[in-house]
Amino acid sequence: MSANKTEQYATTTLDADQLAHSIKRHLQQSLGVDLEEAGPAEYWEALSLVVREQGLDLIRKTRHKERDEKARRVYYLSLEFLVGRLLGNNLHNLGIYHQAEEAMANLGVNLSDVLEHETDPALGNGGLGRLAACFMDSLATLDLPAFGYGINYRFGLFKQDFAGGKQVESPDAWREESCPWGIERPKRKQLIKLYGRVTERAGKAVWEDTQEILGMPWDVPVTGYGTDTVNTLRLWESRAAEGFDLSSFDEGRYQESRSGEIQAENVSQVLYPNDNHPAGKELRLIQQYFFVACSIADLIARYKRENGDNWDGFAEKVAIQLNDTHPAIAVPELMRILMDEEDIVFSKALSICREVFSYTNHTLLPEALEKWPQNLITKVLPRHMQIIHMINYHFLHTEVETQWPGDNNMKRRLSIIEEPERPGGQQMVRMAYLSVVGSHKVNGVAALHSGLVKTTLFPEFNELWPDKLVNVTNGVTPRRWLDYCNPELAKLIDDTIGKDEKADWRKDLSKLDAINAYADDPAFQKKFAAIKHNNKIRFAAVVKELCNIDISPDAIFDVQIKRLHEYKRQQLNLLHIMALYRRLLDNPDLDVPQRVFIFGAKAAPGYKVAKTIIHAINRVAERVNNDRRIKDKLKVVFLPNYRVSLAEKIIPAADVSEQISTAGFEASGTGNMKFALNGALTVGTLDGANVEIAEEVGDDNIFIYGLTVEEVAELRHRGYNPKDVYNSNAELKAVIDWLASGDLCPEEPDAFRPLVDSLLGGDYFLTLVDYQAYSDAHDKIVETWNKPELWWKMAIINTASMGKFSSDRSIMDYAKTIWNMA
Ligand code: CBF
Repeated sequence: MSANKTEQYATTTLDADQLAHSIKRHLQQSLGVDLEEAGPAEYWEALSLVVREQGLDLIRKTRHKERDEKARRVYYLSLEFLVGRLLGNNLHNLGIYHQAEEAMANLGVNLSDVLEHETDPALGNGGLGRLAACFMDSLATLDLPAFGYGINYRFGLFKQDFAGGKQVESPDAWREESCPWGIERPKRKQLIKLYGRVTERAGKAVWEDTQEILGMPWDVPVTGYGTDTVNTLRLWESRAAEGFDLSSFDEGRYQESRSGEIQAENVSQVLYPNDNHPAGKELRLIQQYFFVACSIADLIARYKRENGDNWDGFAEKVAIQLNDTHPAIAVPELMRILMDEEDIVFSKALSICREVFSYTNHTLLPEALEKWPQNLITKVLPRHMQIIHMINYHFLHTEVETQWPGDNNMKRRLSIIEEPERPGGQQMVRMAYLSVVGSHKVNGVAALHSGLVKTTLFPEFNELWPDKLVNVTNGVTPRRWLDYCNPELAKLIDDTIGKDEKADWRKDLSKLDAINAYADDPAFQKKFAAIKHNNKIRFAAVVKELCNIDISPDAIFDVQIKRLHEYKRQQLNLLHIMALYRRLLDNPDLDVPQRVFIFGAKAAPGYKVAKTIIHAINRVAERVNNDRRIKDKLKVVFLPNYRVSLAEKIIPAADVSEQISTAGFEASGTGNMKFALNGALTVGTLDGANVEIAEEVGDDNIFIYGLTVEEVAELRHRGYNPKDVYNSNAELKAVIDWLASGDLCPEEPDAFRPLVDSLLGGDYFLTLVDYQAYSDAHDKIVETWNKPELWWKMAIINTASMGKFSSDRSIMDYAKTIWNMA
C-alpha cells in the first residue's frame, strides 16, 4: 500500500534487484513454478518465503543475543492472536516495502494485488486477540525479549455470509491453501498429560494412568519496526502422541486406536467463536490446559538451558502475562511442576508463581468470567484440582483470616471454589479469583474499567492487596493502523512534521502532537480532507464489489465495526437508522447530507438476539437502499465476513466512529483508537477508553452522549420500565412497532421478535433510555458536517491527539509497572 521511499533505518539491506532475484528463486526452487505460470497467488507465496528467510535470520540472531545476555523475557499467554495478514506488515517493519513494490513492478506484477492473496489468519474473535497481536508488534519494536504462546487452530473464526439477511457460518480452514509463516519445530515438541488419577507414593503425589497428547510448536516470526529484533509467536498444534496402544492393532481394534488419535488432534482444531462469553465445554478446558502446559514446559526448558536448575533465579528471568482467565490453569500447572517434579515446598512454589504471573482482566460481564465445574477439572486434571484446593486453603486460612479474622462470610465470598447456588448444584472454580490469587499484579484495560475492577469486581481483593490492582490502558500499533492502512495520511504527516529516526511517529506516536498546529490551516485541512476522500473512493469500490451497493464518497461514512453484542448496541444504531428513513419518507426533500451507515460484525453462532440484530439490519438495508423516494440520501451497508484485512480498508475511509456501548460494559475498545487515529470523529458513550479519548481530544472534538456509569447504576437501582420510554417517544415507538410488525420480513413475520422482546421486556442494555440522546448527538454530527472547516479541524485534532493510544505506550506501562523490565 505504501510507496514511502525514505526508509531510513531499514533492517534488511535487500534492494529491488536482490528481492526480484530471490522471488524468482523461490518461485522456481521452492514452489516449482515457471515464471510464465506464476500469478499473484504464487508471487504472494514466493515473496512471503523471501520475507520469511529474512525473519528467520533475524529471529536466530535475536535468540542468540538474548541467550548470551541471559535476558529476562516476557511470555504472553493468550488463546487468541488475531494477527491479520502478515506479508505487507512484515515488509513495512523490515523496511523493504518500497523495494518489494519495485521488484514486483519489474516482474510485471502489482504488489497490492499480490497482498490481497493472503488469507487472514483468523486466530481470534475480536478485541482481546487483536490486542495480543498489537502487543507482539510493540514488544518486538521496543526490543523487549518476548514470546507469544497460543494455539495453531486449524479452523479459525468462522467465515460469515448472509442468506436472506441472516448470518450463515462456514468453517475457515485458513492455512489449507498455504501458510508460509509458521515453521514447525519438532525439536521443541512437548508431551502433555490429561485425565488419570493421583496416588501418593513416598509422601509424593503421583499423577498416573494418564492419556497423552503431543504438542507440536509452530513458530511465527514477529518483526518489529525499525529494529533487528524479531520475536517468536509460538503456536501449539495437538497431535496424537507416538506409541499409542499398539496392542490394539493385534486385537483388531484399529479403529479404536485411531479414534484416540482423532481426539488428540481435535484439541487444536477449532477456535471457539465466542467473544465475551465462555464455552463451558470439556474440549475448551483441554485446549486451555494443552497450550498452557506446552508453554510452561517450553519456557522452563529455555530457562534451564540458559540458567541451569537454580529456581531461585527463575522469577528474575521469567514474567508470564495471562491474557484474561483463559490461561489461568497455568497457576496450578507451574505449582505442580515446582512441587511434584522439582521438590519445592508449597509456600515457596506459591511465592515463585506470584512473582512470575500477572493477569489482565478484559471484561466485567458476569457471564464472561470463566468458572469451571470442580467435577470437570477433577476429571480432566485431577492433580490440578488438588493444587487449587491447596492454594485456596492457604489463601482463605492465612491471608483472608489475617485480614478479616473469623469472618466466614468473607471466606465464602473470596473462595476460589464457589459454593452451589442451589442445593444439589455444582461447585465451580472461579478462574478470575485463581488468577488474582496467583498473580502479583492484575490490570484492567482502560482507566474507567480498571476503576470498576477495583470497586465492583474485586473490591475485597483490592482491600486485601491495595497495590495489586492496576490500570494499563490499551493501545494499537501505529504501524498497521496508520502507516500501513493509510499510506497517504502517513505521508502527509511525514511531509508536515518530518521523518527521521528520532522524530518518527511510527516509533513515538506522541510526535503526532505537532500536527495540532495545523488543525486550523486551510491548506492542511484541504490535504487532509482530500486523503479521506480518496480513501472513501477506494472503499466505495470495495462495497460495490462485496455488496453490489453504490455509495457516494461525498456522503458521511458512519461506521460501526466490532463483534455483534447487545452491550455494544448495534440495535441502537439500527433504531436510529429506521427513524432517519421514516423522517425522509415523511419529507423526501429534507435538507440533510447523504449518509451511509456501515456495519461489520460477526455474531457468536449460538447468540440468538445478536443474530436477529444482523438479520434486522440487513432487512432494513435492503428496504432503504432500494427506495428511490429517499433519493440516495440514506444507505445501509452490512459487509459480510468482517475481519482485520477489511478493517484496514474501512477505518481510513470512516468519517464517524460509532462507540456506543452501554456505559460500564465495554472494558476499553481499541477500534475507537484506530478510527480517531485515522481522523474519524467519535460518537460515543463515556465508556471504556472513550473516556480517555475524550480527555485527549477535548470535549469539543468528540460527540459524547448518553448515561454515565453512575447514571446506569442509579437507574438500575431505581428500577426502569422500558415501556415508559417507548410510550413517551413517538419516533422510537413507531420504529419498534415497525420492527415488530413483520413488514420487514413478511415470510417470517416474527423474525425480529427476540430483539423486540429484549428491548421491551427489560432492556438490560438501556438502548431505549439512551435513544433520544443518541439521536440528538447525530443531529450535532450533521450540523458539524455542514461546517467543513470545523469538521476537518476536529478530525485533524483527533489524529494529532492519539499519541497516548499507541500499543508501544501500553507495553512500556506493562514493562514498568508489571514485568519489571524497564
Ligand atoms: O482488551 C481488549 C478488548 O478485550 C475485549 O474485546 C474482550 O474480549 N473482553 C473487550 O470487550 C474490549 O473492550 C477490549 O478492548
